[in-house]
Amino acid sequence: MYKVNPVKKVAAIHDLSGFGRASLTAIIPVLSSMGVQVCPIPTAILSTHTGGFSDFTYVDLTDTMEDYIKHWEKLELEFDCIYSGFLGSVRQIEIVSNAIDIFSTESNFIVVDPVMGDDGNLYATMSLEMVESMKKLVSKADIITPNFTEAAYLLNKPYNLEIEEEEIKIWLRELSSMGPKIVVLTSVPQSESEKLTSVIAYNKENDVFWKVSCTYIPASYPGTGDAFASVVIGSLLQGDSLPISLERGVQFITTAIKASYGFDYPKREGVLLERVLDSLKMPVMSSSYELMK
Ligand code: PXL
Repeated sequence: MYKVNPVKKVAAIHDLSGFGRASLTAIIPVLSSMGVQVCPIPTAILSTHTGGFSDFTYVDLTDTMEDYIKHWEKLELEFDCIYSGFLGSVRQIEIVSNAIDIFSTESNFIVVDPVMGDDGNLYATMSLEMVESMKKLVSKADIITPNFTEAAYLLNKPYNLEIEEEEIKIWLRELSSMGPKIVVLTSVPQSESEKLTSVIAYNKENDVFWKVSCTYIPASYPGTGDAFASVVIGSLLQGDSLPISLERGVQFITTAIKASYGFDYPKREGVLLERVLDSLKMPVMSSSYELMK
């Protein structure tokens, strides 16, 4: 008898930051709006995310994670995707690596968002030792979604905003040679114009590069990387192609930033997701993705 899978499931290994619309508070609404069930494995509980807030509280859940995962293993839970993001220590990275060994199957895919930094710098909670562990975790993923800063750290290359497209392709090939079939690089600077930024992806299996350009809005909001990766995952789970999934991710983040930028409130509160979640129910009407030669 065939088995119907009425709703796709994602095991999401991230922290819960109570205020500021990052990590699980961005991932759950986005994927739920796309009809995907999110099953969180929380890594830590923070009162707020760490970008722009000080004195936040932090409860580390590392010691509970192994038993939590063991319980799921005993229940023989199966997931369509395993998705990890911000991690707090080398040990947590090892636990995620173990969870991937337990839950990965022939038919699901593993997404590692190697959340480590932005704008050329590591986040305050990251160490170079964690960067080394993240390199090992990345090797177990089918898809990775580093931003330009994280890619530079994974490859030990200087962060250079003047980078040419040919060099970016070399970076993407090198990242995929670490293990992942698909590398999605975000916040890529475009040398032609400061007003543009792009997402460039490489699919090793067919040796193809895709590019989606977007207008650069001079504001950065925390949590947009988490929302972007979630839209891409939701879209792939709905059966969209890689370029359409990237397009949907870029369009959603652009829509969310535009819905937020006109309001005067602290950027650290994140984009006004609740105003734009419904746009995720719509199909992509026009696409601007390009196949890169
Ligand atoms: O959005 C990535 C993220 C996740 N979790 C925490 C963070 C950040 C980025 O700053 O601080 C706790």
